[in-house]
Amino acid sequence: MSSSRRLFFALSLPDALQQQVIRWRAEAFKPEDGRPVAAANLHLTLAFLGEVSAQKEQALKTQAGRITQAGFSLNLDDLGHWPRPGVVWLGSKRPPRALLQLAELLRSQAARSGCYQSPMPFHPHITLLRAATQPVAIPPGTPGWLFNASHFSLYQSSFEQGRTRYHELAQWPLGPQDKS
Ligand code: 3AM
Repeated sequence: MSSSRRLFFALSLPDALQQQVIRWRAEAFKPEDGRPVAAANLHLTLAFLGEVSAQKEQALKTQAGRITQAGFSLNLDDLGHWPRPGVVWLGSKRPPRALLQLAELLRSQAARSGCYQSPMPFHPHITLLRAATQPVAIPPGTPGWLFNASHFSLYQSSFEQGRTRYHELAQWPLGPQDKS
């Protein structure tokens, strides 16, 4: 049987942080600014894999399981708007090196497995609004949340009953944070 699934590696936001972000978002943006991403779907994509066969999925999981990488804290202190893809995002002015290394590793493993990787530089972000193609008044700052990443996950993206849903398929722990 050959089946393929649309997959990506990501960091998921803890439930409490998801709730804080959506409460703040409701105050910070207008309904016409864009379509809010559901709380449960808030994530930071590390590597987009596209449609992946079951065999390739297994190989990618095995490689992901070999990653030994320290956890890190991410200061969510940046906001921006990309009008062309219509994305309003939450990010970090100084992403930690461990985050960039993790994404780079997953992306190079994905590329070696034949998953096309965009040549665009990696800009870690959490999509807050989609379909934001008109000018948006970006608030001057964020509440400055600190997000402790202690694991990363493999997600399946599917479109069910008119909605995008993400299902976590597997997760792997990150090591103790490097405080140096
Ligand atoms: O994390 P964000 O919301 O920026 O836009 C999709 C989403 O990104 C992105 O993968 C994430 C999980 O769906 N995505 C979808 N198709 C893509 C593609 N062809 C893609 N990223 C790169 N290339």
